[in-house]
Order: sequence, then structure tokens, then C-alpha cells
Amino acid sequence: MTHIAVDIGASSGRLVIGDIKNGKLTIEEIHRFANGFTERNGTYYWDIDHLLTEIVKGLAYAKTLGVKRCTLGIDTWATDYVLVDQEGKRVQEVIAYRDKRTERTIEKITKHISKKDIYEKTGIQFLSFNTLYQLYEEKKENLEKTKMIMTVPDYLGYKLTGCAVTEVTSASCTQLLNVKEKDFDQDLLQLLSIEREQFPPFSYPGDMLGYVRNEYFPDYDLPETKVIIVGSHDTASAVAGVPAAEKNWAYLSSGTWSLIGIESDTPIITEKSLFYNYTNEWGVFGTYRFLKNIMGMWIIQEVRRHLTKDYNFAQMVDEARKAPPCKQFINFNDQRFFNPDNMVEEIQKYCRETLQPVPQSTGEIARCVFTNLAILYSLSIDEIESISGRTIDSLYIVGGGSQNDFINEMTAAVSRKTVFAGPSEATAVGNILIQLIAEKKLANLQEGRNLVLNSFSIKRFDPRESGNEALKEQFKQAVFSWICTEY
Ligand code: LFR
Repeated sequence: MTHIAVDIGASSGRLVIGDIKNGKLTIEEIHRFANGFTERNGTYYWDIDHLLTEIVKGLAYAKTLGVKRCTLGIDTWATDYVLVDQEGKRVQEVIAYRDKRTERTIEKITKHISKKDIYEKTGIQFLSFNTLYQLYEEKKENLEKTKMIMTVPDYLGYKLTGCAVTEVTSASCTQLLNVKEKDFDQDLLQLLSIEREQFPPFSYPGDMLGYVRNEYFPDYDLPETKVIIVGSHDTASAVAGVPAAEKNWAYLSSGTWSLIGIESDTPIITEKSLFYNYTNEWGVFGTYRFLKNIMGMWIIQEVRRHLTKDYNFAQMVDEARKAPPCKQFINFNDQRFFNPDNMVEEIQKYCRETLQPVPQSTGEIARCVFTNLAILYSLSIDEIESISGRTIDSLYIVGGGSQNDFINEMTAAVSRKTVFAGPSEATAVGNILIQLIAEKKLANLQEGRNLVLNSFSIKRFDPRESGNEALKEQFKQAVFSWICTEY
């Protein structure tokens, strides 16, 4: 039996075949496609039908490779949703979370229920685009036609199999789940005028969803495909794929977003975690991901889009290395960097406003992005240690961003922690691990993580004798003195 991970992020999607061969986990990407949101009349949309077609195309390609039977797991980004009517049809175009409609919605909602109450109920960080805020801004006539509200991976699974569920790792990011009651929160649903029944029944990583209904796709020759529920939220899958075997580790899932945190058996909901805006997203097998969203590679993706499409990311890293040390402190977690019209201009404007040298060349800008992200990462590690009371010895960086040695070195130097980098395909790997556990080829997650550790080359970055710790304090002082938002 072959296992296939469908992993779709904000900028691309892929189908990856994975299995255990001679005691090692092997993965092979068989199909890749672009993803991205586009603007129409001031609103940003995903093309969800395109994503479904690409999954089916990838499956058909797997058949040409000789795959007759397989399991399949789907993970995507979180927080966006699809409304489905009585006939199983989509009610709306799927709006992307970087859309501007929810810019002020946290303020509106917290007039009805306080921030503290929402946080105590859900344990989820306040991000302007959580489903709670998006549904608040949804057109009433759309909600009236809605029989089922689904996250993106659940919708894709539904379109393939006809089976509708609410997978919990993705659902927790809606900020609508009550962490004590382990169900949708009635007060929050009431505020949105949504009924509990509009969400399909819960399902958990390792459950079976159903078989792909090949008759839905008469134009394609598809294998017999059993869809398994994995950590449908890509970050849940990425963290499942972290090759950590010891205690005291933190992770950084580095892609469009940088998600930095620890795995915990219980949610951590305190005044301090609310103050620093940490989240308790539900992970696979009853774990919680206590983490913070940092703006991440989105910044450099946008810089590249506006400045220098000729360079690939490796070249941008090279340019950064060649540039002189960064002279700017920039709080990239400021909301102004969430979706500016032009990222390069926004960075330069910030520097002008804060009376700092303005970076000009690709190398200067890239260096300034990577350095400031490394500082944000290490500040976050300090916060996690202080909030959780745990000591962190090492940071596991996984995902596409883990290939950036420059930022890995900087992070080790500033944080004074040992950094391990890889695998870059941790999300697909974590997705496959859950399928292997469901198929009883692996006993549990730790066995899976040990397998990852023995199967991929993981790079190690040790903190230098004299690190760049001072940068953190200088950054904090600078950012606070400019009265920018709390980093
Ligand atoms: C990463 C991610 C993050 C989530 C953001 C938006 O791809 O899933 O975990 O906060 O995208 O959904």
C-alpha cells in the first residue's frame, strides 16, 4: 500500500509519496502546483476548485506510476472556510485570510465578549484573520444558505469522498472551540448566529474519512484511494514531523509563516500568555501546540516579488551573506507588514519613520529581514521559557525555511540555543507519519519521529562562544521606543 500526502501551503501545493523502505522513511514529490490568492474588486480569493483539480491530477499521475491502491492525507493552511449548501455546493468564493475585511473585527467582537473571556474559552491567539472574525464579516445571505461550514482541508476531503467532518487540529484555529468543553463554544456561535449543527461531526488524526469516489471524476483514471484524517492543519503535520527525540526542545515551522513554540500535553492559558499572544492550537493525538505566529518567509517572498524576481531564494540568502551587517531594527510582526501594497517600500518607509538607515540593495534588504526574524525567534524562545517555566535546550527548524543556513546561524548566535535544521518537507513527512500510524506500520508518534531522525540529514548549528545576544536587548529597546506594536 502506497501513502500519499497532499500538502498545500499559501504559495504552493504538492503530492508526496512516502513509505518505509529498509528501515528508512523515503519521500518523493510526484506533483507540484502553484497556489496563491488573487485580488478582484478589492477582495482576495483562493481558487479552491483549482486545488481540487490538482489533487485529482496528482492522483491520476500516481496511477501512471503504478500506484493501484493508496492512502491519502490532506493538510492545508488553517483559518479559511468554505460554506456548503443543502445540495453540497459551495455558497461563496473562498476569501483568503490576508483579505482586509477583518482588519478591525477584533475590536468589534471584543465589545461583546472581552479578550480575556475569549482567550480563557479558546486559548487561541488573537490574529485578525481567525475564522471567528471572518465569519463575523460574512454576508448574512450566504450564512442563511449554509448547511455546512468547513475548513479548507475538510472541504477538499468532502469533495473527494462525499464524507463531511470537522477535523480538530484545523478546527481549533477557528478560535471557536472551547478548550475545556472540547466543543464549539455556544456564546461565540451565538454571536455569529451560527448553529452547532452547521459544523459536521468532529474527527481526529488517524481516523478514516472514506474512499475517493472515482465516479466523481470520470475524466481521470484514479487509484483506489482511502482518505485518512491527518493533522489537517499544516502546522499540526509539520510539528508531528519534527525529528526530536530528547526533552526540552522547541520547534520553528518555517514557511510563509514562522510558527515557533513547544508541544504540551495541556493548554497553557495565563495572563502572561495572553499578554504575549500565545496560542494553544490542538495538535495530533491530544497534544497542544503552544506557539506564536511570526511573520516569517512571507516578508522575503514579498520582497522578492516586488524587487527582484530574477533571484531564487538561495541567491537571496547569498546576497544577504555578502551584505554588510544589518543596521536596522524592524518589528516584522507589526500589522503593517501583514499585506502591504509593496513590501520593499513598506520596509523602507518604516526605516525612514524610525530614523534608521534605509536598506536599498537586495542584499541589504534580505539581510535586514533575516537578521530581524532571527531576533524575533530568539525573543520568542525567551517568552516561551518564561511563560511555561520550561528550559529550552534546542530549536528544531523544519519546513522550506530550514534550508536557509544564514538565518539558522543567526538564530543559534542570538538565542544561544543549539539549532537543528530539517527536514524541509516536515509537513508532508508528518502527514505521512499519521497515515503510517493509522495503517499500523508505526506504533506511535515517537516511533515516527525517531524514524524521521534516522532517515533525513539534519544540520546542526551550535551557538558561537560569543553570541549576538545583545541584539535582543537593543531590538527591544528600539522597538518599544518607537511605540510600534508589541512584537
Ligand atoms: C501556516 C498556517 C499557520 C496559520 C496560517 C493561516 O501555513 O497554517 O499555522 O496561522 O497558516 O492559516
